[in-house]
Amino acid sequence: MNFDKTPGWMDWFVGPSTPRFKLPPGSVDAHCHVFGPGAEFPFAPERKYTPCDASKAQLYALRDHLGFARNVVVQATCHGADNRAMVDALIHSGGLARGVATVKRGISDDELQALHAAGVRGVRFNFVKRLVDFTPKDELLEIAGRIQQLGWHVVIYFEAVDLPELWDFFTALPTTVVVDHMGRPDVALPVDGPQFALFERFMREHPNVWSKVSCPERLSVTGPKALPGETSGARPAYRDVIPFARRIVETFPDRVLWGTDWPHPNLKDHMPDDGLLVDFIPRIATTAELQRKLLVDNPMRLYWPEEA
Ligand code: 0GY
Repeated sequence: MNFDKTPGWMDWFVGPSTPRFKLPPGSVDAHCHVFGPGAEFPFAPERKYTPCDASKAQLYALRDHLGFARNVVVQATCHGADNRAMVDALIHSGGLARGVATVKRGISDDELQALHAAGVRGVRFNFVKRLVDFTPKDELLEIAGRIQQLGWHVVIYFEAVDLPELWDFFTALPTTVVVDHMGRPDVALPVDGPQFALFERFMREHPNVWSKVSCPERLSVTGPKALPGETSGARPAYRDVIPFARRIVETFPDRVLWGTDWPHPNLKDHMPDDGLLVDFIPRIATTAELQRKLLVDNPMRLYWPEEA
């Protein structure tokens, strides 16, 4: 089966650099995806983009290159609620990957059990309008109630401007709730301004809410390059995201996760060097203790509690 990539689609970065930052032993890349391969695992008819292929073998080679020990593979919207590519990645990981699925109301208990056996530990609810069609809130709440019984959590993806409208729904969720990419703040706004204050309040008032402090490449306006006067040797990429991510890491050190977001869906300006992304970590988690919580203790507690 042939799939034509969305025009202008950028392939993932081949030959990522070796990070200078040495990840703590047992680090988890807690947000990454697989795409197809489309010939084996067809992309969903309702998808909003057609990506390049990005296989489990390529994902696990990146894991080893960067120095991660484990992955959390998150169902990407281009596969809709057909979790086969993600599940295939989990079952070929030797127990070193867990997953987050997309499910619909009609899923049976047996199907949920099969996902659990493969290593799925959460479902993703996506509110980013360019990525998905609307799903009624009562359907999502019903799903949340069912997966709660399996001990799973809910991952939510939304943009900061939509948080006020979604607040009541999010705060009614009965499980642990993990926010993708800090709720996509506008990093051109002040870190102490009302938009990010609302996100901090969301986390502060709701101890079941966690955040991925991932995707500086997606949020940054200043981008990956050094400024005039800065030496590129210091790898000072995505500097405008640092105050936001650092604030969340330091305020909620036991409820943060980090992931590469490989193979980086929907980037328009540049495709990040994953080695450079890893070197972003010590700029937002500045002590060995914060790094260990972010990369090892927290993801292990959420995804491998039997080993944590
Ligand atoms: C991400 C971000 C994006 C895409 C998806 O599932 C997806 O298609 O998550 C995005 O376009 O912002 O976290 O991978």
